[in-house]
Amino acid sequence: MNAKDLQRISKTLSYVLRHRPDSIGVGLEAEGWIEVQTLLAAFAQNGQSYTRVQLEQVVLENNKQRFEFDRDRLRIRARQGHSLDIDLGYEAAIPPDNLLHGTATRFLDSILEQGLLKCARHHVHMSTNKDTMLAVGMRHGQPVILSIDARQMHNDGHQFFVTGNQVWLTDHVPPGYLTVLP
Ligand code: HQG
Repeated sequence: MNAKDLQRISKTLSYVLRHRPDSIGVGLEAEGWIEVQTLLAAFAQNGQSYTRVQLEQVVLENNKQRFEFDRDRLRIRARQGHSLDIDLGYEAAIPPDNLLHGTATRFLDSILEQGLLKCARHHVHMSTNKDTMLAVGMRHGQPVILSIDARQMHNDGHQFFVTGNQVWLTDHVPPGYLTVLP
């Protein structure tokens, strides 16, 4: 499969597994899982036939490692980014001292007033990877990086979660923990 096909299937998977499983007539189980067989059958019924091997390749090669199989590889889910009301079952984790969030300059005034809000997603997304965060910010406009005093937040009782692909999640980052990086 070439890169374009991979990306196309990955986008369809994101849409179904994070936002609209009903669009192909399926539902998600607890913690966002779905049987691979059920998923492939539903895609086929909706005119998108993928093989198990193609799905494996998408999961393996996805640029942000957005998807994962369960241990016996019978079920698949998106690791984060859902708008569906689903508890992914992540355990609270101790964050690194600092985390980064990439955004666009046009949001800065609002962010420095309200803090980081999760908007349409379940959580605010953060990472320790500056390049990734720059790319994320660029999706919204002129990028800018905010540093989050995660250690202080953790000490103050805010909960953090980490996904299998090292995306850090929290509910809300109040403005007092934010610094705009130069
Ligand atoms: C901003 C993608 C105004 C926030 C990416 C962001 C990431 C505020 C935008 C993942 C605000 C929401 C998440 C406030 C936050 N006032 N704007 N108070 N608080 N914002 O897409 O973090 O490709 O929901 O800074 O790569 O950009 O989907 O979040 O700019 O990893 O796998 O509101 O989604 O991953 O945008 O992206 P998003 P995000 P995937």
